[in-house]
Amino acid sequence: MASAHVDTFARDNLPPPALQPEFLFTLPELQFPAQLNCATELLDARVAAGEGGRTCITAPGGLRWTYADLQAQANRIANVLVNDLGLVPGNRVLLSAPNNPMLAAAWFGVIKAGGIAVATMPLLRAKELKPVIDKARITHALCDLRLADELKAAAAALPMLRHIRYFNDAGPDGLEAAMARQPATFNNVDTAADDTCILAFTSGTTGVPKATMHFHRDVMAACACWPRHVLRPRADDVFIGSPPLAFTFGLGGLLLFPMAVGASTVLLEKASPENFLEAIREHGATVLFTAPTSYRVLAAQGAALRGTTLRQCVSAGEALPAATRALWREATGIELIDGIGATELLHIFISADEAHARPGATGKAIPGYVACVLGEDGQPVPAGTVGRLAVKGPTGCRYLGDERQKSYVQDGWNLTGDAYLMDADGYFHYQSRTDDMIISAGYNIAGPEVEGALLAHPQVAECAVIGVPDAERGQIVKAFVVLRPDSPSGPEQVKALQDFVKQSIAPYKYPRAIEFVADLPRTGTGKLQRFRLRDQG
Ligand code: 3UK
Repeated sequence: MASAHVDTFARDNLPPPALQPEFLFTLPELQFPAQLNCATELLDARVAAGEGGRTCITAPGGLRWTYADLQAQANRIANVLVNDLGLVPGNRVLLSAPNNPMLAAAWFGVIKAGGIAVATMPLLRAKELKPVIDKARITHALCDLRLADELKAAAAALPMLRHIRYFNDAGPDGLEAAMARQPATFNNVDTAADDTCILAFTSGTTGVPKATMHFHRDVMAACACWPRHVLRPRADDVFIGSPPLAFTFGLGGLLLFPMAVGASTVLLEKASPENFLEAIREHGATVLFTAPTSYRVLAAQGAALRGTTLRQCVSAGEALPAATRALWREATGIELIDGIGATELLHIFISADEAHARPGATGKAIPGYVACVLGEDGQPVPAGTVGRLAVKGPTGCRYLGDERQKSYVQDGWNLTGDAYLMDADGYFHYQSRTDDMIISAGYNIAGPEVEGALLAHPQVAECAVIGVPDAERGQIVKAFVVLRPDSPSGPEQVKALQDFVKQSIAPYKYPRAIEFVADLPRTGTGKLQRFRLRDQG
């Protein structure tokens, strides 16, 4: 393979081969040529096949881009990067914007030019952007004008980031003005299949952020596995959802996967359960991607959703409680597709389609991946035993210059940090994050199981369960509960919820302490931050 990278920073900072996971390319669709540019495959090939007139991206306010439109925009951006801003292949380009068409065009522009796209969550402040820019040695940035202040503040202290252009900017210095001076054609850089094309930062909650490295081939592998074998979308599907494109759940679900089949995607800057219904109606959306908690909120509009075009719904990012699956099915008639993915593995690796869904289980290892549960000794444990989830497939963890590679990858396996059990049929059942397991009076208790029991109570909107220190038992189970409006919150309610839990799961797991709260702490990707609850006791 001939790397196209002139700037070799990414290759120089790959984990040493001995610390990389084993990669499996077992399926025929995972045989990739030595030279591969994923933008050519996902975008230019569609136009070359005569399908440039198909709708690719829509957005509120009537904007509609065909594949040919997106290609022209991305080509102009690639030309600006190379001709105006001196980008050479291998440079890292920061992308910062809410989900909108120009962000998608910028992503493809960077990839076409052989650059490495580093998309950041739109809510990041200067203080959080700095370590990202520093760690990825960012040289260029394309940023939504509305997020300019934070980027300027971050860049002031980091001289390496020299070239910034702002988009969704009508002014003479904006990216759009520069694009208008460039041709709408561009010869994509002939990258190697194993040239890095994205750096995805983990939504990690502590320490210096970790940057995961993904190759052109990894992007194509993600498109070839879960979408093709589990979701099975059609060319006339219209994708919609909430995860930011900076989160690989959103990048795949709301950009790469629709494009891999010639479908279209709706990019919403403000995506919340409150405005999904209207957007689904306006755009005729058929496939929805969001997190379990959104499905709980959105279920209230189930009757209205039944009358829409919506036909497939994907849940990921956090464990899907059986109560939420049931609530959604009763409200909308649609069986959720659950899937566990990780930034380190790019996208989903265990999942089940509607016909194979089992309440309380995430699913089975998807075609292309193998998964098992390992015990303390690093050996697989028998079915039904809880241990550490281990995965291998065509994608896997490569932390950019990071000691923590050793803890995520062991003996060729990717260890996701999740405690799981596999049943006799090969279904994987989520228990908890490995370090969230509660140990009370010698019992191992998985917080999410207790959460699942509480969520089945009609007055519980949301909840989080943690272990808090206890002199007698080591830890006791404590629940933080957000009640539905107008529910009582006195000692009788505490007792009622405790009794309710004892009826559905082993009584020793019941929450000995319950605190009613107005909301729960969450990350930008919507994950519960149990550590913050632990800090406050
Ligand atoms: C947890 C789940 C149970 C689990 C992601 C789909 O969430 C994604 O990536 P992150 O790096 O977090 C990974 C961790 O999140 N998790 C995600 N999905 C599930 N736990 N059931 C699930 N269905 O702890 C995992 O290790 O933020 C999800 C696609 C791409 C992604 N990056």
